[in-house]
Amino acid sequence: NKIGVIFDLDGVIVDTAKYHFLAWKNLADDLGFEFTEAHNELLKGVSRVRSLEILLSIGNVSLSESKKQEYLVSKNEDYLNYITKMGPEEILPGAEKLLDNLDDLGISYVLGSASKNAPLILKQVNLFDRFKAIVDGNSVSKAKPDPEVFLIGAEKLNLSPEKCIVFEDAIAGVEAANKANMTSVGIGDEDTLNEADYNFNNLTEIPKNFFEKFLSE
Ligand code: B16
Ligand code: MG
Repeated sequence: NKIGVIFDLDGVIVDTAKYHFLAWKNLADDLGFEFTEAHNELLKGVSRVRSLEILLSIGNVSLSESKKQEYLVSKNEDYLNYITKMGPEEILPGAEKLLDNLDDLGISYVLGSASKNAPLILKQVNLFDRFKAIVDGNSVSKAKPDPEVFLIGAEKLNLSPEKCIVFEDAIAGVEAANKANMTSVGIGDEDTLNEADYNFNNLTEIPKNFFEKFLSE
């Protein structure tokens, strides 16, 4: 088909943000400062390394490089404990129906996530085989808001960026999609994601005919 879709993972397909929060909070507890859900918003869509930097600046803590590496490893081990307990019931409402709709329309879709754990998460929820390609934190060198992850996604779709529609829940992700010259669809709070071309509270709100206008362009 002449259009394609790129999905963010955390916050669009599954809500792994709550597990990231618990794991980062454990780390903050260890370091002796408070880490709130509001703080966690700042980490959404941001790479693991960058997340640690933001967390440490919230706590006003500075660490040696080797300590940082240690904490990155232990945070991820903690996070994996939650992830490996996930199942298909944790797929966000509307996601599977949307993928079915795209299948019916013959529109290909790939994943465009910052997470290095994306393949594991997709396997846990039985969605791994549905995506034409997985572009994740292992395949990019520049994190969102850099458009790299989505530009690689467009290559996997064999489409030019203008023909790609990105579904994102994070400000950094919407910014990346816009920089890539793609259509951005913000999933979540409209005021937070006001840079997006289209806004929906969640995937159940996307009308069945949403893709028609792009197909006829
Ligand atoms: P990991 P997304 C992002 O996933 C998360 O939103 C962000 O909070 C996390 O730090 C990042 O993945 C890296 O994740 O530690 O698993 O490599 O929203 O881009 O799908
Ligand atoms: Mg996200």
